This record gives sequence, structure tokens and C-alpha cells, in this order.
Amino acid sequence: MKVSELKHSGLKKWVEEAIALMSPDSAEVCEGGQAEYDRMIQITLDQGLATKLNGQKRPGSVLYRSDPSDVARVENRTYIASEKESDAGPTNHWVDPKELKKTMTGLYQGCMKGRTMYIIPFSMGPVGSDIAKIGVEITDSPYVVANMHIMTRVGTKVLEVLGGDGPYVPSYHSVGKPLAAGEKDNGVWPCAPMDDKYISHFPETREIWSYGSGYGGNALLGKKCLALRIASVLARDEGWLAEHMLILKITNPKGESKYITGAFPSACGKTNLAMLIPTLPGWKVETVGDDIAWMKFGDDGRLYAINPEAGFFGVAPGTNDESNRNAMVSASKNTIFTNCGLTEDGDIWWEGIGYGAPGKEIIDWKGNRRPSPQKDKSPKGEEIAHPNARFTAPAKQCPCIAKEWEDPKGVPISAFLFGGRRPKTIPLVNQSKGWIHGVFMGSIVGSEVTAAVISDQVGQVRRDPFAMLPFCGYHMGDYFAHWIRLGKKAEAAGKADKLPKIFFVNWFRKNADDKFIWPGYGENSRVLAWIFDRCDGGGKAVDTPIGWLPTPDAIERPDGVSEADMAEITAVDIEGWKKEIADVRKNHYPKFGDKLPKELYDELDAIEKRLDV
Ligand code: GTP
Ligand code: SPV
Ligand code: MN
Repeated sequence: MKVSELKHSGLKKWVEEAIALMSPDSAEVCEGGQAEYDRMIQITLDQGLATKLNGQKRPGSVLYRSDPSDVARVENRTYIASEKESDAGPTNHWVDPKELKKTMTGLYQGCMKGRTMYIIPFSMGPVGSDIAKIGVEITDSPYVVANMHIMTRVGTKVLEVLGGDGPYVPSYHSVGKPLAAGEKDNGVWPCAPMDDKYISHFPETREIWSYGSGYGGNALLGKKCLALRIASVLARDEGWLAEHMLILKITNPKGESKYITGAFPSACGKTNLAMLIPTLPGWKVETVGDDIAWMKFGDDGRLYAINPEAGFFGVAPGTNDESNRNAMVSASKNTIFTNCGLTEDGDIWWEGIGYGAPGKEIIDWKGNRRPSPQKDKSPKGEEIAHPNARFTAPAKQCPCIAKEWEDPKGVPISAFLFGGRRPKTIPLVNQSKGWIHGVFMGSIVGSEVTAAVISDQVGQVRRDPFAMLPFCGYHMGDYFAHWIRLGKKAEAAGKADKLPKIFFVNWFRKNADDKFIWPGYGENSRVLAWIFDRCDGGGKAVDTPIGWLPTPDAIERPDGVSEADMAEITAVDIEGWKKEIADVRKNHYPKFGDKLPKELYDELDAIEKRLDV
């Protein structure tokens, strides 16, 4: 569709201004649909940026290799440009919005020369539903258009909902690599140097400006930029929650179902938990969402969650038929792979895929020919697939997608899980003593930094409150207060018992040999079953200084976990917790100054006292 055919006058004007600024060779409005998707893929095939995979093995699928500087989110180049620095808070990078817009306008000047501008109308959430939000992304990357087709709902149907004057989040994106006359990408992933990359958010005006990266959350602006950073600000203002959470449906052997959400930092197990195949007989898990949950209160006082996305942008390495068969099936066709290995028979390969690569040679994510790995692991630093290699797959291809996954009403949540990668101290599962204690737990989440972010901290434990450290669009202290306020409101309405119960989980405890003690994946169903029962007032538990822990026999031990192991991961490590609490008091909470809600300091005092036995 032509820009001149746009019926929304504000949108048309905004697009025309962008064209004048960015000087693309041509511009088109995306209409959605298979033909458009196929055309986008074909353009990148013609540019040598994509490889078509073997149609027998991976029908309708392609592989891309990105630039080695452009392989994950760039937190150091991500900005919350609120009017006041104090509104961005201590955990966000801030630049004065006027200054940032000036710098970025300079970068955007002529940035699409030699390229086509695509205008993507997209809906986060089912098109037309009350809870959905509309964005319009302008991009010069057909790779982004194709990914947005899978991850969001795109096209004319969104414009229809927008009508002549509906609200939308205007979102600029450019890879930041204009082409000279006659120049082509010629197989080289276009992006700008690190110091020119900007992932910027203007929370007051609800705008997103992204420049210089073509990868994942930096470029697919519906995901982290809109559905978390901008939406978290909307949620604060309007009394709801926009969270970095998976949503799962769990059904017990009696056929009773509950919905649970879980916030774990990037690459800490949300997709895997959302799709798990229980090892516990008679239990069933189905997927509603694997990364983001938007939750609003219903008239009954319960929190209802929707998944604003339409696809999975999942971590490839470590995914196999044993660990996550549902993800393997989801990505078995019509899937975009990025930074995986390419086998001789035209299929993808990654570390932990469960088998060695066929044939003599494989092409690694950098495009180099290497001997085919016989086993499914490679030495660190010499990986065939980048550790943050990803698959983009339609949610509807997931064999365990819950039938209610697109229900605009959302699903009523019974429990929130918080968690992270913690090799020590944090037990397998711990139930909060109440809402505020649960908010306290969320506020102190710590996790080893993973390859999902470009950072020199990878592998080190950092605090990542509510798994929202890189995604909260405002002051994190105000965010804690927002959570406390919601609990108090429910209490005042006599509906505190309708709030989800809050749990802390840790699948990543290690033993003295640096091996995971808990087998994880499908075996996590044992912990989910305990949580399910706790929500109904069952499940054997002991009251401890840090919360309610399962008795050593409450959770049946999986194979390979000894009685001593189980005792270790369900006990309170008093000394470890004292250090944890001291660290929160000294290094974590003071960051938030007087915005740190008093209730959380009270919790800190109380837990410290309880530990002092
Ligand atoms: P993002 O998409 O970055 O937000 O990540 P995510 O939270 O969805 O993480 P994901 O489920 O993709 O898992 C990331 C990595 O952790 C993969 O390599 C998994 O194999 C591994 N993983 C997931 N669940 C478990 C578990 O229960 N135990 C262990 N040991 N590893 C796990
Ligand atoms: C994450 O990093 O939490 C992701 C991947 O889900 S990205 O979309 O790149 O942010
Ligand atoms: Mn994520």
C-alpha cells in the first residue's frame, strides 16, 4: 500500500516527515499476509543476507548471520529519555530528550538512502481487543518486517482499528547503513558501529527511536521497547502491570487448571518453563506466553494476563527434543533462524541440539567453514552457533499452545514466580509470607548475566529486580511502589485473597563440582505441582526466616537428585542469606534513595532479625 493511501492524517504526516528526514529510495505500508512475508524473505535472499534451508528438513525456513557486533540487546546504548533524569532512575541510562533527539536526528538524516522504507502497523495483543496497543514501526530492514510478521499482528487490519485518528506508538527504526548509488549489502548484515547505536525511549510522548542495530529487542520494537519499556509507564499511570513474564496453564491429574506467570531474566528459562512437558504423571502444562505478560484487574479482583506477542523469539542453544520438544516442533517450519550453524544438508545446528552435525563441514555463525562437531557441545568461545542465536517461530505452531492464548479477556493468574541463575544460597522454591514480602523477593532478584545482552558482566551475578532491570521505562523505586500500591488497593477492597501468591524459584543451584544439582526442564513440574497445591492451601511446607519452604519430602525427588542434594536445595543457608541481605542493604537498596518504599526496608529489617538466630 502507498503512503498516500493512509487514511489516518496524523500517521500520514508522521510518515511523510520521516521520509523527508531519512530519504529512502521508496516507501511502502505493510499490509500483512503470506505474500508480503515471502517477498521480504526473497529480498534478503537476493541480497545474500539469508540462506534458504532444506525444504524437506525445515520447510519455509531461513537462516541469517548477523554482524559480530550486533548479536544481542545493547543495554549500554539503551536510553530512557524522560523529561527529568530522576524519572528514569538509577538503573536506566538517561539523556535529555531534546539533546538525544538532536543527536539522533543527525544520524537519521539520509540514513535510508538506497533502501526501501517499510511502515509496519502492528498490534500488541489480539487486533481490536481492549487491552491491545497499536504501534507503527518505520524500518529499512526487510528482516525486521518478516520478524514482526511472526512476533506481532501486522497490517491492514491494524490500520482499520486505528481508523482516522486512533492512538499509536510511533517507532523509528533504521539499521543505520545508507547505501551509495549502486551499492548493495552483498551478504553483509547492515548495522552501525556500536557507538552510533541508540535504542531510545521517550516515555512522556510514548515514542521509540532505534538506530544502528538490526537484532532482536533492539530492532523488533513491539517487544521490549513497546510491550515493556513504554507499556510499563502506561501500566503505572493506568493501574496495571506490564511484566517480563511467561504465562503458563497447568492442569493437575483431577483436571483442575491454574495459570501461573514467571519473571526470570533474559535467557534464564521462561520459554522452557512455559512449554515444559511434565515428568510428573497426569500433569499437563500448556503455553499462553513465553516472554511478556500484560495484566489487568477484573471485576472479581483477580489479575488477568494476556500475551501481547504472536510468536516466540527463543534462545536456540540448549534447546533439544529432551529439554524442550515443544519449542523444537514450533521451530520445525516457517521459522527464521539467526546466528545458528548451517549444516551440509541445509539445516540449522547449535550447541546442545542433542546430536552432532551431519557431514564433514559446517558453517558457523560467522560464516566460516569448520569441521562438523561430532558431539553437541563446542569449547567456550568457539561455538558454531552464537550463544544468543535465536529462532523466530509463530506461537500457533506450538503443539502445547493453550486454547485461550488469544482470549482478549486474558487468563486469571494464581501465582507469580520470580527467579534467576543463582549457583548458591537461593533455594529451589520459596513461598512469600504475603504480598509485600513477595514484592521484596522480586525487588532483590539476582542472576548471572547471560549472552542475551552484550556486556562484559556476562557470567557475574547482578541484581535484576523483577527481571525488569533492562526493561522498566521509569524509576525502579517508583516501580516497586506501584507493586506495593496494587497490593494495598486489593486489600482495601477486601480482595487481598484474590491476589496471586508469590514464589521464588531457582533451577540453577550448583554443587562443588560446578554441576547443576537440580535437573530442571520437565522436572520443574515437580515444583510447579507443589506451587499449585500451595495455592489451594495444600502442599507440605515449613515457615522459615526467608519464607515458606517445602518440607524435604514435599517434592518427590527426580532421578539423580540424592536425599542430601534435596535437603541442601530446600534448606535455608543462614550464612549465605546473611550475606545476601547485607548486600541488599549496602549495595542494592541505597541506589533508589528516598524512592525505595519504606515497606521494603521494613521487610529487610524483619528478615534480618529472623535470620539472626
Ligand atoms: P529470553 O528469551 O532471553 O527472555 O530467555 P528465557 O528466559 O525465555 O530463557 P530460555 O527458556 O530460552 O532458556 C535460556 C537457556 O537456559 C537455554 O539455554 C536453556 O536450555 C536453559 N534453561 C532453561 N530452563 C532450564 C532449567 O530448568 N535448567 C537448566 N539447567 N537450564 C535451563
Ligand atoms: C531478552 O533478552 O529478554 C529477550 C530477547 O527476550 S530480545 O528480544 O532480544 O530482548
Ligand atoms: Mn526476554
